Amino acid sequence: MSDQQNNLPANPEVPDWSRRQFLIGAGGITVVALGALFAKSPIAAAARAITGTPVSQGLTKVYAGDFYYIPNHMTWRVGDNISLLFTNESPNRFHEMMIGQGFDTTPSLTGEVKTQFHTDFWDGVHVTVADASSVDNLATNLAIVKCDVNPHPWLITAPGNGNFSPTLMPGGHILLNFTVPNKPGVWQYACFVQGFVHYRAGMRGTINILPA
Ligand SMILES: [Cu+2]
Repeated sequence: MSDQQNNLPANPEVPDWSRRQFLIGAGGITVVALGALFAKSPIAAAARAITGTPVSQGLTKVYAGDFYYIPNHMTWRVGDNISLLFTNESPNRFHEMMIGQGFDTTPSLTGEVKTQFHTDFWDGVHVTVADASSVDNLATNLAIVKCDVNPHPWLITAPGNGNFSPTLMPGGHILLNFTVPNKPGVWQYACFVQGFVHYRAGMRGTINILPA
C-alpha cells in the first residue's frame, strides 16, 4: 500500500480531507469577501467600538458616507497632534462633522429634534485649515482658526452659526491640524444636515479622549 492509500478515510462516503478542505476553502473565501465588505461597513466600525481602537496620532482619517462615518469610534489623547482629514465620499449628499457633548433641541411636529451639540468640543481650540476642497462651509464658532487655504469664501467666522463644523460637498475634503485640548472624556461626533435625518440614520460616532 502506498502512503496515499493509508491515508484514505475509513468511510469513503464522507471523506474527511475534502470536508476539511471545503471548510478551510470556503472559510478563506468568506473571510476575504467579508473583509472587502466589512472594511467599509458600519458593522466594522461597531466592532471596533467594542474591541477598542489604537490612539490616533498624526494623520487621522474620517470618511462620511450615506449615512455613516468610518470609523465611528476613535481614541485620542490630550496633547497629541492630530491632522484630521475629513472626506465626504457620498456621490450626491452634503455631510458635516460636529464634535460635542449633550444636545440642543428644537420642537417639531414629531417631537424634539436634535439640532447640534450643546457643548462644542472646538471652543477655544487652535485649528489650522491646511487643505480643503469642495467645502460648502466651515463654521468656526468659538474655535481659533487659521486658514492656510486661499481663497476661502466658505469660512464662516462669526459666532452664532452653530457648532464648529466643516460641511463638505460630495467628494470634498478638509484637513484640520490641531493639538488635542485638555478635554478628556467621551465626546460624540455627528452630522445634523437635513434636520437631524442624517444623525438619526446613523451619522454619529464617539471619541474617547484619554488624559495626557
Ligand atoms: Cu450627513
